[in-house]
Amino acid sequence: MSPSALAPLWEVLNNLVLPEPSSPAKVHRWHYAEARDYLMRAGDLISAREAERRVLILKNPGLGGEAAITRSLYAGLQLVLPGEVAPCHRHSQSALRFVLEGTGAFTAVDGEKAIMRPYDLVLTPGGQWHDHGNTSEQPVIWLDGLDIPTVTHFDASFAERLGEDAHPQTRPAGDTLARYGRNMRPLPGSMADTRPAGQALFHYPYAEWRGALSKLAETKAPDPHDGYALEFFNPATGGPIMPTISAQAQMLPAGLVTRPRRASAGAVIVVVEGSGELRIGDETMAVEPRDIIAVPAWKPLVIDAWSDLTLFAFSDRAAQQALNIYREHLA
Ligand code: 1HN
Repeated sequence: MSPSALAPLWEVLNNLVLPEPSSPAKVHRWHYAEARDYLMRAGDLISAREAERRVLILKNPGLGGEAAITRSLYAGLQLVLPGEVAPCHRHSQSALRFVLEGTGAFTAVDGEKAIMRPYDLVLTPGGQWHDHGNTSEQPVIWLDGLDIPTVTHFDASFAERLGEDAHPQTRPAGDTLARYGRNMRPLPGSMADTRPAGQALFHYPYAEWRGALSKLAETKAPDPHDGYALEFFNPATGGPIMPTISAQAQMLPAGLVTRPRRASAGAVIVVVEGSGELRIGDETMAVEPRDIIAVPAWKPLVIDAWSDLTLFAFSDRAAQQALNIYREHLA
């Protein structure tokens, strides 16, 4: 029957409908220093404009040739050298940027700049024009996280270039933070005319999220699974930062060994401060700042904090919750 494009379900049913998640993706850690060396060499060879985006893809070793860090998410390390621009474009894919090194580059979203500092989170949601530039004297490196494999899965990708390096400025830098970043939501007449109403904040500065975590740690004992954890959210909706990607910041106080937790969401962890050990399934790894770790779906995760350990993480939980397929299990 195969020439007729038919196949018996009973031979494959058990592989199609698994009793629990089993990802081909592997647990993997990228050392920042090693990746940075290659990225700086790329900086000698190709300009940001020529490359459109000068990025090294973090390819999960379990996912063959795919540009994916987990099954549904893409990650890459992007370098913008002093004076460079990454020209303006837009696409269906949603992206986040998590700054790892350098102060004073910007990302502009629909013509509004966010000035980027280390460990800031900046969003460029699907469909919004975005360009980057580095007006500082130092190289700037950030981690890109995108829902590329998710959009590819639906064959739903659209992309276009503006044809200019930078989008004309539409609002002063910080405009959106002033409107949405103070735990208030503008009433209709005070919304920016040029931003989609449902996609509000796109800059979550390190100073603010880290300060909130410190305050939280003064007030109560750490949660046995999560330590202290805060989710970045969209203040216009109360929901995740973007429809396909969730993100959170976490602080595990020195000495905490978390209880195991697993989730159907595949995740990417970035170490921000401190040191410790991650146990993910059968793998154990000592981690240090700016390490990047792929955590495939349903692998139990235990975090052993040797010193106060600050982590940033993003995952496809938002997409799974929207589709009603998300599950987690706390042991
Ligand atoms: C993209 O737009 C950026 O805007 C970075 O910085 C990486 C990878 C694939 C597709 C679009 C950016 C990307 C990307």
